[in-house]
Amino acid sequence: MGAMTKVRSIFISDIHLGTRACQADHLVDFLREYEADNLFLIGDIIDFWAMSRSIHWTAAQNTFVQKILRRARRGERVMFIPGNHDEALRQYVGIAFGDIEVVSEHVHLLADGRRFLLIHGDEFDQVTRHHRWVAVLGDIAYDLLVRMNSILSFVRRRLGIAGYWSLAGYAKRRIKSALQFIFDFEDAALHAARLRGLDGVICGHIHSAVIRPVGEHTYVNCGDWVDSCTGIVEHLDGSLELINWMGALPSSTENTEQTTEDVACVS
Ligand SMILES: [Mn+2]
Repeated sequence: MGAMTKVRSIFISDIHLGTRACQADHLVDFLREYEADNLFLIGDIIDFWAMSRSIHWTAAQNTFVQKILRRARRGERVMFIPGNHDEALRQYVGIAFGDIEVVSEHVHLLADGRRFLLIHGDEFDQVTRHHRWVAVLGDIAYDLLVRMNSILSFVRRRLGIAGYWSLAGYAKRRIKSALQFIFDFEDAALHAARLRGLDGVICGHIHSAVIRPVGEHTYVNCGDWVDSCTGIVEHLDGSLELINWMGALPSSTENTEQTTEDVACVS
């Protein structure tokens, strides 16, 4: 086994444990690679919405939970910030479960002195905020797309059609307004950081990983472990890096902006 890479902090969100789309096996590999002082779980870690319909729980998902508990026990600071899919846990804000602190948001001081707001971000999403039923419906529709996609891939393979084609990806690209949605979301998230006099925000929710400098401030999104397998690490000097675990895109630092997708989905 190779040595782990030592970083100061790990930021991950939108894991959606309990769903078939959750890529817990890759996430476990990712966690094996990085040793940290802080591990921030920034919402939608467990998908209670999906689990109320059907539960898809794998051995890898158990391993992930065990790894988190073990890291907390060994002195890594583990903080859980509930999102909208695990909003049931918001009633436990302020409580520590074993060694895991549950908070609604947190201000993290980077090694270089910058201060970032850590928050899941569904409050910046005008759709889930004001039209919860749209979000729930969208969630069910996305679930269906993921299932249909595996059937479609099977059919394409049987017909000898080469290449991978994602129905969910296609559907998302077709939604032009999704781009505007992302811009609005980023604006609202950065605004919240500015109001608090902070240097930036690290959030999740829209499944679109990026480190984007905007003037004096920085917008950071952790991405997800459903489609893109992305996370953010803080190096020992306080610099942030987007890790693209499956290598579909090169990882990027704060100086080389990179997004995982042109268009993200609401989640
Ligand atoms: Mn969310």
